[in-house]
Amino acid sequence: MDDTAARNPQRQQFYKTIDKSSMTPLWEVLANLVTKEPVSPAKPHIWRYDDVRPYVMEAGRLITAKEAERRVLILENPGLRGQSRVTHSLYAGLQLIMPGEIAPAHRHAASALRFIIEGKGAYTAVDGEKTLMSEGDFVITPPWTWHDHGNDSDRPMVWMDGLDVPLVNVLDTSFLEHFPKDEQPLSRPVDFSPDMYGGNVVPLGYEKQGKCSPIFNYPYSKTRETLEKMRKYERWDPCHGLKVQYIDPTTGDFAMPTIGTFMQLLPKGFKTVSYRSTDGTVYSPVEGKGRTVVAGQAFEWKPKDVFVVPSWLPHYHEADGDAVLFSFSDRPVQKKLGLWREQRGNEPASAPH
Ligand code: 1HN
Repeated sequence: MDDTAARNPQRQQFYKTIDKSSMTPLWEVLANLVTKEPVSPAKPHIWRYDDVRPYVMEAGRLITAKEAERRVLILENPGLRGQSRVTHSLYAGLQLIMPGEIAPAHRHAASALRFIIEGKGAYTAVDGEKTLMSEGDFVITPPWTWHDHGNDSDRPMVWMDGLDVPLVNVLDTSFLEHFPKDEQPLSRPVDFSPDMYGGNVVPLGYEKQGKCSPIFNYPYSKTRETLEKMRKYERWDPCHGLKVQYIDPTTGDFAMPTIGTFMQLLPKGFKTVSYRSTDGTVYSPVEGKGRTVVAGQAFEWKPKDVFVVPSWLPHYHEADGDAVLFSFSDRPVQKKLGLWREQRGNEPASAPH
């Protein structure tokens, strides 16, 4: 609609008048407000570990984990600078913890995942239990649980944090509390939860606490083994290769209520069929080299890199050797709200579900 002041001074005057009452005409903004399909301000982007690791290590020389509370370099989507977002709804960062350091205990309304990029043997403690972490492990910090991290190994440890902070903030539901000491007391042995809940049994009369999986470390070795079995005995999905989603074994639902997490194996030479879905997705390769072509733009990746594919952009993956990719998105939220859609290859887009 051409509604410049010169053409339609009465309307422009009217807009100025109602502006004083904090009102504005829908017809001027409708086309941008309700789009025919998702138009994400997020851009596809890759952070190559070789490029950014020196910055992460430099941060280690400039500030302690205690001083920083969390020593993290935020992975800010180039289309969303200044907003601490990797996709429109999710946050990601690279956290460094040096030998002997402790990142002090706190809890917040936001949920966090850790995906271990470099190192072995640092721990995170969640609600009275420690887990030791290794490369490729997926670790959960459920909302409002005390958590502190420490590194008793002799090498730096780096992981990717993924949080639902932008979602929590759009709902104005942020809370944060600091524990009176750096470390919380422990009430269970190290890695009790996977032993307790990873064997298809629960204590008689088990009542679920919160909405996350009671298992908070999903070790890479186990997931990798499953993918290898799938390679032999399961169908290869043309769009995803061999892909699993992490689940809460007590419900079968996603492991976290707001963030969906996935691991996929792309066998050597496999090229996926073009795919898009409404959940903007963050990937981190664990093994192998390859490329992901997002809306015609190729992103060459290798282990420890992080790249992001925004909502609804068509993309395909190509693996030079056997490749394994971890990924996360807000899919559980979209699915619970009946908003999630996908489009596989040349098929029509799915109905929302
Ligand atoms: C947080 O609590 C951690 O606990 C990491 O390691 C990153 C980013 C935003 C808000 C809270 C952590 C975070 C965070």
